[in-house]
Amino acid sequence: MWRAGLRFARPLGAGGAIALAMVMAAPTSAEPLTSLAEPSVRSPIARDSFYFVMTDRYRDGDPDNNTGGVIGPSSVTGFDPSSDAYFHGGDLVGLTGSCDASDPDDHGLARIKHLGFTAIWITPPFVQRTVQGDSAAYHGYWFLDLSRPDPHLGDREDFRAMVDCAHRLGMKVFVDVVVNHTADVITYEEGTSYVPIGRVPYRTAAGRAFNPWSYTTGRSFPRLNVDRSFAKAPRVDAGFADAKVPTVLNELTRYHNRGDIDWSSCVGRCEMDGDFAGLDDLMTEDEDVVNALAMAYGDWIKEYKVDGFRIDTARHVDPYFLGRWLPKIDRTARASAVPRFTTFGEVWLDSPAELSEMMLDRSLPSVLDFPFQDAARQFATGQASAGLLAALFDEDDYYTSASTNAYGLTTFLGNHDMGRIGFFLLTQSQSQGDELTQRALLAHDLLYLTRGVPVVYYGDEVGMTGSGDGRDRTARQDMFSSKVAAWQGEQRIGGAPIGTGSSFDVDSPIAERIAELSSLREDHPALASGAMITRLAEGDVLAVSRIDSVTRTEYVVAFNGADTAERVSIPTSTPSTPWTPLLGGPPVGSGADGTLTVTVPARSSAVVKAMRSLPTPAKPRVTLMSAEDFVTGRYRLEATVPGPDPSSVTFLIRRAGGAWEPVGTDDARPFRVFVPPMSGGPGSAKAQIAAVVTDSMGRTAATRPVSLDLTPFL
Ligand SMILES: [Ca+2]
Ligand SMILES: [Ca+2]
Ligand SMILES: [Ca+2]
Repeated sequence: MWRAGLRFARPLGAGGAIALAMVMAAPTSAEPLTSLAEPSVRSPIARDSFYFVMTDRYRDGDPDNNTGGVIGPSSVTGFDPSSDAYFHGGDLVGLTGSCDASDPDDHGLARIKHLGFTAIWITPPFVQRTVQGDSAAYHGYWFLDLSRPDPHLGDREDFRAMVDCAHRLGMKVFVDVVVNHTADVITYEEGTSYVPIGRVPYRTAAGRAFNPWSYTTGRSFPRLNVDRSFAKAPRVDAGFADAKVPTVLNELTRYHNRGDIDWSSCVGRCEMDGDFAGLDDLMTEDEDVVNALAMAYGDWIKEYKVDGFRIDTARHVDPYFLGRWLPKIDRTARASAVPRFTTFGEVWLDSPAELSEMMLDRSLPSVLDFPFQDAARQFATGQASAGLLAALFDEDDYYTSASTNAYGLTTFLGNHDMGRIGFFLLTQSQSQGDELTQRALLAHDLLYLTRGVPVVYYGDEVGMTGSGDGRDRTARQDMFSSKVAAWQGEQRIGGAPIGTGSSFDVDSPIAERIAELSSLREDHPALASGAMITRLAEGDVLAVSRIDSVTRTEYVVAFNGADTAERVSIPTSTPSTPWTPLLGGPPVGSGADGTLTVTVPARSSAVVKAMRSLPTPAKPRVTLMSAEDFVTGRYRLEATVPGPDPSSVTFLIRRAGGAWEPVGTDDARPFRVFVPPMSGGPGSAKAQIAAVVTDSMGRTAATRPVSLDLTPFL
């Protein structure tokens, strides 16, 4: 079970989350409050779907750049297409292709568009340290120079042409950016073992011990001295003293310099101050570093109008960095006429409670949904029943604030680090042949038809799997004809091993399904970003409703992970109505109580749409209670709205002396938001709360304001 991996930051109260303090508000109307009702927010990418592409492995459009403009052995050029650890020749020109949407032979962006994707996320394109140890930087996570693309991938004009083509085809471009570290050019004579701050503190150039976290709110950062300020004596590799751009990053005082993160023991500060496997860990507390990274990355928005960033290793920067850096990036985006610019972060955590803190406390608009990946993998491989997914979605409310919620999470089934969904299906499910293909389709159905923004890892659409441990370098296969022997013989889901052939010539049932699911989301926006209500988790069947709030139409999506067809009775908000199938299964009808009985074939999904709109509900009513949430240390506000209407609830708070402010709007039962405690002077924890319900007809009702004491309780 995925919950076994939870690491609670704070101890659970006796018996878990028990409500200790409850307040009830009478369901009376309070006119001024109802005017504060807001719709549940949607991220600028809520209706998008992403194709995550490793540029070096996608398509070689220019063999002349394969050695990055230098001559020599692979240890110098980084180029060795027969090794899974080196550059293979893919580049920006190849990714761009002919940019002709009517050309069926185009294997570049037009192909990706044809698969239905509305956005791409590319691995970091910046100039790399070509080779480190036994690997080259084909993946892009070892930058030296942020001012231009790596010469293996092309030049600035190639990059511009790629972005322009994507925009012409109606696709967004998200660039993977690294803010935690640079390439590894700094070493320590003392070795790599991590030295805790408690043992050797940071010291100013004058010798005074200090905590960098004390300088993250505007106080100017102290001057440091390379010999006196750090736990280690940093030395730079020969030839790299001036290699980094922006140039301030060449100063050795701009790094933490205290050794590698020890993954077996590190919890807390060491994750942020330690080097990630030797990669030079930036002193992200230093305002000059914040500004340099904001300028350098901002230029890619200004210059090329990229639509967003995926932020690598976001968990490993200091807790204040993103709150300082993102507003600068957003300002640049607005000034560059990219007003819907947004970001999502890589935060590899299994618990929604912890993961949501990266959004609520550290300013990230969205994160990659690792808990979804884990639950979807277990369900699709037949290892977990539907209850696991229902439990996951039950925790969605942790992500809700006035500007964020789970609809903006980027969801995925596998990636370049953990491995492909095909590998998980192959090694963890009991299925083979057509049954294995059905499980792959089921996994993608889940990805596309539940809340969140689907991200497909390139190559998954042609059934790539993997071999060995299936992770990292073994999960980064070529789309073009590969010279890596292991990859030629790997099993493909829904197809034969590729041999020396090209994956662009493969017709895969997975690619077909992805295109179909994309069309479904486009034709029926509720399936992409409509309110999602978990209706049923019974054995291996999960059913959810998606609500189109404009047309007041309900959809039901059911997923069956069992090896047998399952007949289930699903509660809905739309009684006595015929429902038409959009994917799988025959037409069905709901009973007078709204129950819809559907048979879902083995290892597959069914999508049906109500042919009549939601019935007119009774006059809306709402009650509110609050309780302490011992998982997060926040106060849980929970509203109850009687009846089956899929309403939404806006939660409001008024802190001592202030005005009413929205906490967030929830559009799926149970209606909840979580409010952080307030510490400070006497009386500062006193607040008032209220809730406003908006029903599907747009009618509102509010609770009376009630008092809540937000004193910290953990
Ligand atoms: Ca090339
Ligand atoms: Ca760090
Ligand atoms: Ca909810």
